[in-house]
Amino acid sequence: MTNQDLPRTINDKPGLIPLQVMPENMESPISDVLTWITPNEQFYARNHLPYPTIQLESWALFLGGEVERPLNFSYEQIKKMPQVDKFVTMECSGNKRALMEPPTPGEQWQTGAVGNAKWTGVPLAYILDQAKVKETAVELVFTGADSGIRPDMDNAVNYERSLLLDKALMSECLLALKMNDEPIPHKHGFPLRLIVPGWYGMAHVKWISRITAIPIPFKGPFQAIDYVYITNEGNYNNAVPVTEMKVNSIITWPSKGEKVHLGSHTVRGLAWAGKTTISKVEISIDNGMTWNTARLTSPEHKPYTWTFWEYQWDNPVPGQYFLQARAHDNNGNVQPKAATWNAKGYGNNSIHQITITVPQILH
Ligand SMILES: Nc1nc2c(c(=O)[nH]1)N[C@H]1C(S)=C(S)[C@@H](COP(=O)(O)O)O[C@H]1N2
Ligand SMILES: [Mo]
Repeated sequence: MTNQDLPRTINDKPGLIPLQVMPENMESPISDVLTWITPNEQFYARNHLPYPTIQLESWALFLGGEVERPLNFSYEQIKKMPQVDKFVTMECSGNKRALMEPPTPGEQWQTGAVGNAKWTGVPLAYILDQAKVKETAVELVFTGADSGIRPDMDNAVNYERSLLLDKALMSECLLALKMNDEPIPHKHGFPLRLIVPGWYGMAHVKWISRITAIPIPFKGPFQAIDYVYITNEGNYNNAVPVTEMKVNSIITWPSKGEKVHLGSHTVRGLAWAGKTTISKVEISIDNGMTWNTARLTSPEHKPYTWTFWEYQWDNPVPGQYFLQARAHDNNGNVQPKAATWNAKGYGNNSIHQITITVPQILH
């Protein structure tokens, strides 16, 4: 029996785990998400600013800047454009920050700032073709409708991110209208959200209202202050932008600190690798001395999406165990023992380790 087959009713679908109320940040109850597609109600929510109010009657997507033909599209117009489906696992670059050593400031995400969804929408390239981006453009800036004050700035800002005008990247990107066959829920970016398959979550701008082609690199705060790998807080000289997701995995059962009875157990988890697929997941029950290959149990192994894995663990003797999971991807990458520490705590893809005990039978 795989974890997708476990009996499940609507009533035992646990809710999100709140980290911060305003702006709202909530983690997915990842150990209890038993389906390959994360239900919308269990998909993590990551916000930097208060939720925007969207009035569909007055809403439009504006395309401007270095383009031959500046354009406005209504929701109805966009809905009539050609659409495609993409299955994409999205992980916040701050996922597993709470496990970073030494600790770093920011939302203390455990392992649940990740989810897998089916996104349906218009290829970004299709819309760009209509506006005809000029040769002078180097980047596209995507503006979200959410605005507010950042602690480090005086004036209100919108959430904005840019992408290089790279043909290959543009061909993958989607302006999504639907999430798991429903109009995108408000909290996840209704009416329109950018999907950048294989990139960490910050690139997937929600509530898009404007796309601007610009002739110089974009330096907005969510681009140049946040979402850069730096080794010393305040020193941006060698800042490296956070972009593609790294190979990563988590153990979803047992959970840390759990007491596990004698007998046979199925250790379970998830693994993902951005634009490529997982080739192998290995489990160690002896603190990394020996490794055993887990079974990849998801029905499909598509690029950009995660896979479930499980490992049969028979008859452990009583004691304390350090369980570890280590994923390999099809580009030859493997999770490191400890990810490169960085001051803002991004991209923690260290091998996931939990400590559990198998107690003596009590008499
Ligand atoms: N407009 C807007 N888009 C945004 C954000 C935001 O705060 N505002 N947060 C980003 C980050 S950091 C992540 S991880 C994902 C989270 O998407 P979700 O809330 O749908 O899970 O959205 C990204 N897009
Ligand atoms: Mo994020």
